[in-house]
Amino acid sequence: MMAVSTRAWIGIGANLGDPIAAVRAAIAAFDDVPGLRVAQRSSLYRSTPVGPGMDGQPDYINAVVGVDTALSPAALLDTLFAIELHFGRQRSVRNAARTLDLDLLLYGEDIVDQPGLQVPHPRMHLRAFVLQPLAEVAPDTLIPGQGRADALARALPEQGITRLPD
Ligand code: PH2
Ligand code: MG
Ligand code: MG
Repeated sequence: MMAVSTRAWIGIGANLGDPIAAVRAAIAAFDDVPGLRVAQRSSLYRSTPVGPGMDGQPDYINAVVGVDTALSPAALLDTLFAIELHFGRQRSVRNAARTLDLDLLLYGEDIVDQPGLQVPHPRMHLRAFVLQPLAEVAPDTLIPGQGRADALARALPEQGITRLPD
């Protein structure tokens, strides 16, 4: 039993190697972390790369996972970086293709603004590859300062995302 637990949301993305396997294995890896339990997980989605510097990159596989955690936001972020490294993540330029990207999206309804750690994730409300999976499994999730996941997802322009069959 965890004494104090917060529902946090993690965005998962991969577009190198075997991205479907990487996303599935990352979700399994979360359950092995002390102080963290996977409570909700979305389907997997295939999505067109969004953002600057992405020309010619392969499609992404994306998903979101809701975890109940006793870890602080900073400790959770450290854990995510460690899992990325374990999956062979190499950091070169911003938005480079990657074997695994784990982003801390939400930590309850907390707002965190520290160097290297902003929660809610500052671009999540603009990204179909985050909002669509989030709206699938937790449509009433509140993104502080932005609104509900389902309403935000509906308001987005088409971004080239499709849900994969289970
Ligand atoms: N991640 C980014 C930038 N662009 N596009 C898609 N479709 N999926 C991603 O996970 C993604 C992206 C930065 O981390
Ligand atoms: Mg990211
Ligand atoms: Mg990241």
